[in-house]
Amino acid sequence: MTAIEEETAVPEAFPAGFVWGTATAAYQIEGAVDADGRGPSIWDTFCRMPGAVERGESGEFACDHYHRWREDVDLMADLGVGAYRFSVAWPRVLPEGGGAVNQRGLDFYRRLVDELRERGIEPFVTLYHWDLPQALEDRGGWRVRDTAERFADYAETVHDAIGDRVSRWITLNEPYCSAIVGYGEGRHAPGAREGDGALAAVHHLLLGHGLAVARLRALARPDQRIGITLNMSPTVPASSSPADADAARRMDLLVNRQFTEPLLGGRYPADLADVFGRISGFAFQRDGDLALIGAPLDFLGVNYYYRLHVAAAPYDQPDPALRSAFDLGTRTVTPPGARTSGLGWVVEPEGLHQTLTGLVRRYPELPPVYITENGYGDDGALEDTGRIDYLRDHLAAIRQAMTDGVDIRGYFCWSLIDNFEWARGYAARFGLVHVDYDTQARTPKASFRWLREFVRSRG
Ligand code: IFM
Repeated sequence: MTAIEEETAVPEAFPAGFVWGTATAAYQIEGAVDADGRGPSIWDTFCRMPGAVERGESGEFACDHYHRWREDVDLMADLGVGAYRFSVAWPRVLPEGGGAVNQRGLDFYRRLVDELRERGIEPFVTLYHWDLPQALEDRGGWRVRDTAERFADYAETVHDAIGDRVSRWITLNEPYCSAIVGYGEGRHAPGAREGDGALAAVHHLLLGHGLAVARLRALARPDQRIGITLNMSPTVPASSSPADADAARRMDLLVNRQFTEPLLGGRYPADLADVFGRISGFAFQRDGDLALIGAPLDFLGVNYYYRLHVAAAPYDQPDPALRSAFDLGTRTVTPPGARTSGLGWVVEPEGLHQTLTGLVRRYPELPPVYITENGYGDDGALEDTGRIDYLRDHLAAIRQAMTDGVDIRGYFCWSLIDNFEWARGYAARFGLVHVDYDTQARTPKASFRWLREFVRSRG
């Protein structure tokens, strides 16, 4: 028994019907970027920019899931999970972003979905996990309204192809990362550092979600459920000073409330203009947009990894070329003595409980929640006790939130297999299964066996 096991309550059994799954995303696992008519995405382009990704790595080969997907479905079956969350690559389906449909791209996902269903594994399909077709970026990307319209068309195309066999749909994964990290901080594709551009991207991503929801609702089968996935990180002031409290409020606005308020409350937060007003005139918003964005969801997907401890701080990036457009006068800190993951991320399962119970307090009409991602990053050890401790403690926090009244329907561990961790490349590993990138051999880690036993005995 590890020290943490002694300290932490083992989670109670979960109710019957609770969904257990694992999650992945297209660009992180598929590889095969030129196969069967796939077009380029912004991540193919970004990975070629010098210094953008550690060691110059890219998703070109990744886990070669495009060819090895049957083996990966076997792993899920062996794990004993009843659901799999994956994303469809927009550039496989519409290589130019719109216009001609690439049937071979759609066929890949149809085969995958059929195999999953055959094995009793429910597909949860994410339509957008960051891989915008480059052709759309060339026309302005998420800065422009047209991309939201193209997203709704794409959603309908995918639905036409597999809507008869998929009932769980997630429009977007983590629009914060697409918009703020991609267009404001430049750490993700397309690598832009713009103020207006990033805030316009927030709005157009949310609008794309709203338009796609309306489109899918018009087509949906009665058992179809549609949601969106947000990354949520509660913010904690680094000290008791009023300045740190206000810094934590600004960070909460940027990361969390900027998304939850329009989606769940039908409005942007009142303090948005105060904090961002100097950056943007918000001219991109039109009448009727918020009604679309705030239309009822069937579920909310929550991705949780860590809390943010925030201090007020002068901006400290000396190189003007590397400055983010978002100088909120904040700095995130690691509290002294904090438990951290193999990647140095603060591990605080209570932050997940805080997120879930806080959502219900703020939005009494909150739809059912799925934890669509939660996981532990390290350097890939097979005896990954840190990951086991992390999963057990976060499952305990979820179980407690359920006891405290939050309607949580399922848990998806990030990730089934080690994969391309965006700007960190392949060094950061989140898989329950180790991938040897030279041979593509898959080797289940200790956490895989632990989760299998947990799902079997308490799931
Ligand atoms: O790998 C990512 C994933 O694509 C989105 N959520 C966080 C994960 C770990 O960083």
